[in-house]
Amino acid sequence: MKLFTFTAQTPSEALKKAQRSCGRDALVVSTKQIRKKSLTQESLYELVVAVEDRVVLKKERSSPKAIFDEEILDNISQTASQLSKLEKLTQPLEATSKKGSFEKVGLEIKNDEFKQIKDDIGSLSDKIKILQNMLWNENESAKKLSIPPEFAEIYRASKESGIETKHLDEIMSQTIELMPPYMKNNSQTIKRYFHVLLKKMVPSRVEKEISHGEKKIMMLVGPTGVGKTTTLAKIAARYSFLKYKNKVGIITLDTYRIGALEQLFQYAKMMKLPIEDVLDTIDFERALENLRHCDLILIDTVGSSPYDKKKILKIANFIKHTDRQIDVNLVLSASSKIEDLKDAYKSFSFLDIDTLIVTKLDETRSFGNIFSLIYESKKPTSYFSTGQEVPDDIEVATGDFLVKCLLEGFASKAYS
Ligand SMILES: Nc1nc2c(ncn2[C@@H]2O[C@H](COP(=O)(O)OP(=O)(O)O)[C@@H](O)[C@H]2O)c(=O)[nH]1
Ligand SMILES: [Mg+2]
Repeated sequence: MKLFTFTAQTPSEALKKAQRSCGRDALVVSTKQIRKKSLTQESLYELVVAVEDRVVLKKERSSPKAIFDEEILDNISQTASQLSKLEKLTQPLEATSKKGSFEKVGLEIKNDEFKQIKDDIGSLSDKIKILQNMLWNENESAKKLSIPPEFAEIYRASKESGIETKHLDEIMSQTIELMPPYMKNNSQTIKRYFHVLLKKMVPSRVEKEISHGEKKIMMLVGPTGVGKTTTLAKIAARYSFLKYKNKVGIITLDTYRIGALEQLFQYAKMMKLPIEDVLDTIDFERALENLRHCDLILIDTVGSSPYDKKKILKIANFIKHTDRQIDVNLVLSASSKIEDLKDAYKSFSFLDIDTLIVTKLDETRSFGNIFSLIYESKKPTSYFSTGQEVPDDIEVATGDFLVKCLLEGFASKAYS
């Protein structure tokens, strides 16, 4: 048996010190005040504990990590049992406190000091409750597959991006379940793994040069003001001179608004591209015929509210009328709410959408809405429009770009 002495300003402080240093089997031998409180000095208490030799030896032999773990557990269980002993002791103390001393337990403590001990015990017991809750919560979260601390950072970033909770929880539980265990305790590895997983969840369509003899017709549809005409001009520039040397022609079905017509004619003139305006399906066939020498024909359409079925039907009528293959691209703005994006997608999906073009990435900080729409619709994205400048502000859509925007923000120049 070995005796250890600990001193502190209060008995409970001394007890805490003893608990930190000695194990489960340590017993409190005595507690006494060795210095009274004065104007210049705090009071001092001495606590003597006894520890069996084999316990000391066992602790000395353990590895530093083992001692650390054991100490945490010892602290909780031992403190709890010490406290209950002390609490039992305080009852006779309270009963006898009127006498002014506590000979029964060998403590020379006055009434006001006794109150201090009681307060200290109270706060210590609160701390134990917190520790117990923490342990309990950890066990619970493991059972329910909730978020381990290492995943918290990535979870918070994704949540802030506005991804729908059900999607985020799905992705999280998959990551937690599928990720190799050795990778799970490093938040950087988790971030990389999560990034790869997110990328796989948002399909994209790679832009390709149109080979000789191949003909492609792309139609841009979508709500009013999302950037259909501007994006069409950017794509026309990419294919006709910026990226490729394809022959490009333009057709516009948006002939109602003078301004809209002028806008596109102006772009066509600047890029020296042929342009046809079309009023009805007969006109449409004639325009397609006139542009038969083009590798790529880009068709601009009138913007339509998702709730204006008539306008969408009219566009459908043009598509149905020709037996040429038309690639339908739904243009949506990243600055729209998820509910509006879903409504627009639902209304236009009637046109058999091939790809999504997302505009106005520069106007938002949260990309989770776009992520959720792409994930749910399973439609690949083809372009991201990142500003008003024609022809520069456009990016070929990739999952990598979107996920970087999502987790780091657009300002981080995701397109590096
Ligand atoms: N900030 C920003 N504005 C854009 C973007 N794309 C288009 N716009 C602007 O949105 C407005 C409507 O564009 P427009 O192409 O006429 O839309 P449309 O009605 O769908 O054809 C114009 O002022 C464009 O300059 C973009 O990616 N970012
Ligand atoms: Mg337009």
